[in-house]
Amino acid sequence: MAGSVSKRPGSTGQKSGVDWHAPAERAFLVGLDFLRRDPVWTPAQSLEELEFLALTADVVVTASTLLRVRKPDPATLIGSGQAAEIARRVEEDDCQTVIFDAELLPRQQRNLEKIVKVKVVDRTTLILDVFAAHARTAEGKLQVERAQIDYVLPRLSELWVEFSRTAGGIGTRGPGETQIETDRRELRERIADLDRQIDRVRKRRSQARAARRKQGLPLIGLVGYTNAGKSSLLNALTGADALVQDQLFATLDPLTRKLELADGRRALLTDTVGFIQRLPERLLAAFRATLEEIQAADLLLHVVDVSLPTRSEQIDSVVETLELLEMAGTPMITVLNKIDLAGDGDEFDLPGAIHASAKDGVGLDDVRAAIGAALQTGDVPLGVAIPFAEGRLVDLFHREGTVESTEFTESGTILRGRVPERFAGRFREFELPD
Ligand SMILES: Nc1nc2c(ncn2[C@@H]2O[C@H](COP(=O)(O)OP(=O)(O)OP(=O)(O)O)[C@@H](O)[C@H]2O)c(=O)[nH]1
Ligand SMILES: [Mg+2]
Repeated sequence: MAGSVSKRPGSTGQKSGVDWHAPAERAFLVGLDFLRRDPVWTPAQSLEELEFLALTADVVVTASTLLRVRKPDPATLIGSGQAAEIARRVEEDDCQTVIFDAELLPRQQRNLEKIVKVKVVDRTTLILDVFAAHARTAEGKLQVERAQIDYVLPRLSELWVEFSRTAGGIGTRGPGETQIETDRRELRERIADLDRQIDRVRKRRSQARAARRKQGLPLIGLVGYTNAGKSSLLNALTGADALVQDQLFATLDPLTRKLELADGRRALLTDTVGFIQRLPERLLAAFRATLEEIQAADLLLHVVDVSLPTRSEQIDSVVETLELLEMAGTPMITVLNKIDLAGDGDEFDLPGAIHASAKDGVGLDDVRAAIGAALQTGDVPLGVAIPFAEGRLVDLFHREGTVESTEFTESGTILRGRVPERFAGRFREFELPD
């Protein structure tokens, strides 16, 4: 992808024709302080996270700077004076890339490249690069490619507008313009093709979800900031062997495992892609097929890395993302993970939250108990005799409730179990006497 950070050989898994001794890419990082009052993340915290993203992308960070931007410059964002200073640092440190902790307009990116004389990459591109390097399954790769094209296409359009302006009117159609038009057409065709494939994935996933629903097991979604320990918790609770790494976005594809609760009940626990502050909305959209796995969840487990100074900021960013995904209404249990790392005098608490360490297996029983209790609240016991003509109600019981016994009689189906209270009214006329 144009303008992206190239990985160190091996990190993408592509082995053909790779120079294994090629030095890692050296980058200079630029943090930005737009002088906003009370930003959720301070510019310095955000810059530190950018550095972690760069590390995850196998980039060597030579140095970084935090610039104050009183009024964003439409041409260069930071102004040509500050850009010239970066050019000097880039030359001094022998960098091949400058990474900005912001999303740059295409024009700004090109103007900056002219001044600093090396490649300029923005935050979204860096995140996309990490995603691309970590996508392992066909589905993950589809979604990442879709997001990459989504990012590139408007940039090409902008190039085209600029080109037609400088090239003048009729009769000046140059090969450049034709090429851009061809590129755009091909990208649009590719998008249509990707969307068709992603749609197939979504249908398959939704059928699998419907089949799981029929088992009557509640669905629990793991959510949280990237690197908080979601996959570790899935492994600790279910004995799964999901990939765990001290990296951002190690998980891209959803993984569902059965979870045994203390009272013998079972549930399904799903691990998915993590969140990050200022995650571009179209990136979220590209991961719709994946996120749909947890959008229908009955309960969310919000995993927080409590050892970080930015834990509160991370919690806020996760809640914001859940709102974007229209999941803010789903009941949620917060797990303050990695308590083994939290130092003395570093207490952090939230009402109702559970302290745990997925690594040491601490607090897992508390998590199981809290899940059991949360799944029970709102469920009422119910016994019904449903006539065959009302088959939809049998489906509803299976879909929304927990079926404990089924009996087929001549006049209909007798179901016993529990359903969420909001559905109980629908069964009233067929309710069995206690
Ligand atoms: N000390 C400590 N480390 C933990 C704990 N839980 C997870 N980790 C470490 O934190 C890092 C991230 O863990 P993951 O389980 O991959 O986190 P994740 O939330 O799935 O991350 P992404 O999939 O990348 O978004 C790994 O290095 C884990 O070993 C814990 O309770 N204590
Ligand atoms: Mg993970």
